Amino acid sequence: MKSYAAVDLGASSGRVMVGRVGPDRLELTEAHRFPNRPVRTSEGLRWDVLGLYAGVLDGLRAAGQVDSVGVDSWAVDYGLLDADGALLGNPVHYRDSRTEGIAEKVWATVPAEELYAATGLQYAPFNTLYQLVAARHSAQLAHAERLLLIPDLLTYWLTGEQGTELTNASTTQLVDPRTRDWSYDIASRLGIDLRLFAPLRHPGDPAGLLRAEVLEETGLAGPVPVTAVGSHDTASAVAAVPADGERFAYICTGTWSLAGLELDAPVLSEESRAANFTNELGLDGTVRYLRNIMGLWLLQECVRAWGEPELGPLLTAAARVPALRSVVDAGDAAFLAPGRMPERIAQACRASGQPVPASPAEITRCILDSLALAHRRAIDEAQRLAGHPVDVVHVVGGGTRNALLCQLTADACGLPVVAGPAEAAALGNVLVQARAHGLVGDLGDGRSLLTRTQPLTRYEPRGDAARWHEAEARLTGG
Ligand code: LFR
Repeated sequence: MKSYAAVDLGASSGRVMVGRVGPDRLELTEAHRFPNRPVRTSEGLRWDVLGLYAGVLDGLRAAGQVDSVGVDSWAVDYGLLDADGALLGNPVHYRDSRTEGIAEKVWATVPAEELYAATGLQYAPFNTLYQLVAARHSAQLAHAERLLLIPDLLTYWLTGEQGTELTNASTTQLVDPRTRDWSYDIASRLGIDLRLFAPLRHPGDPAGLLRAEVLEETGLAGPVPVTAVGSHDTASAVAAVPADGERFAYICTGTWSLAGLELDAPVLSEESRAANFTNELGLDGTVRYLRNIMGLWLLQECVRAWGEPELGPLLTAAARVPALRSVVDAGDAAFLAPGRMPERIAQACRASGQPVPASPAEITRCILDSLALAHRRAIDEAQRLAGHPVDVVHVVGGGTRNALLCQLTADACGLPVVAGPAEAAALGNVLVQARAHGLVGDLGDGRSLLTRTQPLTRYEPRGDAARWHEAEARLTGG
């Protein structure tokens, strides 16, 4: 058996998991979990990246001796380094408001249609491209010699080596999904200097050895290699979808719901752009064709506003609330920023002439119905736009623990849902490391190992398709 440490950083918590891999065996245990608390400073919303790095070191110490380490996190955000390699300021949080109104400026130089045709990336205000244009005149960017995406920044602190891992690079909107290389033309037209980025590296590439100080601090005996993984958490999670064959859709659930398909080639049509589907890069030449849906963020923010009640009783109460009374558009960027979420949801229901949910149980039910509906719309549209039909929906990530959400998703999609694994990103991270060290074969082999070793739950659709259709029409006016 070999042991791999998977550092997996999410928007609300980070964890270091240990994966033990052997012939027909894959076991995952949690070494350490720590909160990720964004901080609102006078400059705006920032990540406490030193706190995260300290959590990673604590986690590696708790993990004990491992054969390799891999790091994944959320996408798009970055740290800037000066000529000495020192970090310039705290990385800006993708929910910060600095990108408001920036897209229109970008589109005046490169029309949105052209940008999509070249990069295949959905419009999201936080794509790195818009963040860089927003920061254009900042002193920090003027002094920056290097830009490292969050997992690459942590890898740099662990090893002293710099690189830009491809799956996460694809979320910058500066990569061409056909060539899987930088989109030089788009960058130059927008005045973005691609020399800021370290050379591209691919999942499975070596990313250096833990530095002597890191070994000392964590008590590990060197040499311990760090391996590039699918450093975008969603790329790692999709790699750990326990699917068989190609006729499947997936939903990576957590703070976000990322719902879509795995394809061999990007879909760059105008219709796809209008439907706001993204073409992010996955392992082994695959494309993650998906839509970002607000996800459990809607519930997390409400729970925060309600003073953190226990989730179990809240979900039980929500299950008793009549279904589909009111739904909101869970794809709406209006829900992106933090704060006052119960009021914002109530307001969206009022504005669309639906009953206004009032109690926490009613609001929770509205959120879960709305997420299931958004899952249905994304999976229906993805199949149509990509010409890629599916027979099953795999739900992975933290949302698999929410049985009501999984059942509603099966009902809404009219397809069976296979739920699990919950720690998909960490498992995908481990599998890429194991594969780089010759323990598992290709993507399909990894997936079949997951099917054999991980507990999965199946939800059959309950036949009330007409009600979901009616609820969808309420949002689309169709
Ligand atoms: C999920 C995720 C999504 C990305 C969002 C912002 O954790 O990585 O894929 O769109 O966070 O980075």
